[in-house]
Amino acid sequence: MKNLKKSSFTLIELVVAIVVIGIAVTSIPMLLSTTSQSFSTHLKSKSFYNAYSTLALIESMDWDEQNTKNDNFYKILRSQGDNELYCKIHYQKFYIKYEREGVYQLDNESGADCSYDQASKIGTDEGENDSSQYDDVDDFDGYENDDLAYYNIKVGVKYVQDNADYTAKNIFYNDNLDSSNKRTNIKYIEINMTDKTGKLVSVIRGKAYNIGAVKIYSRNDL
Ligand SMILES: [Ca+2]
Ligand SMILES: [Ca+2]
Repeated sequence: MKNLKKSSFTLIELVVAIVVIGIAVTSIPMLLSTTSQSFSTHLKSKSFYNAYSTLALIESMDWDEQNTKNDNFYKILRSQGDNELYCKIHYQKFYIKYEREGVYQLDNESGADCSYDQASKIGTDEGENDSSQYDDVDDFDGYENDDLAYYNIKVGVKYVQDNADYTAKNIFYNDNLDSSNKRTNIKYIEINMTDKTGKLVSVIRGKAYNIGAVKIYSRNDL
């Protein structure tokens, strides 16, 4: 009898136990929702990271396929419509000299000739069948990464209007993102991030200018 009395609950103990169980049960959906919310935030951050690193990777490439050839990586290429950068004839004292404006100093050559390559059309080039072979900015046009857990990223690259005056002392580029049917000095990069239902979640934009390439100079592992 003594033992039975000791192991019994009092009414107060019972009420407290019910209240505690009640709180625990009502907290479960909240806990689950917080967990799934932080998981979704984690996926989104991971996809953002992927989109930003893809943009950084693209912008570190040669500006154009022509820049990947021989020692052309530092050269600006001939674009269409920028007359001020076309070859001009200079009448000097005893001879006629053809020079392409703007190229002179970048090339570090005395008297650049007019044989410079044209900027290429947007897209991949011969022999570039998968993204590991891409070597210039516009190869990434149409590139998609849908291996991510929830979000997809898709890249678009196009030439955009270029109204900069290259003869001016200070060159200003306006923010006109209208596509151009000419090969201009500006390639516009857009990365769209969508969820699995196809809803657009974020857009990251970048531009690459006709200055050849930005290369990593060196790397020291310490
Ligand atoms: Ca290429
Ligand atoms: Ca290309």
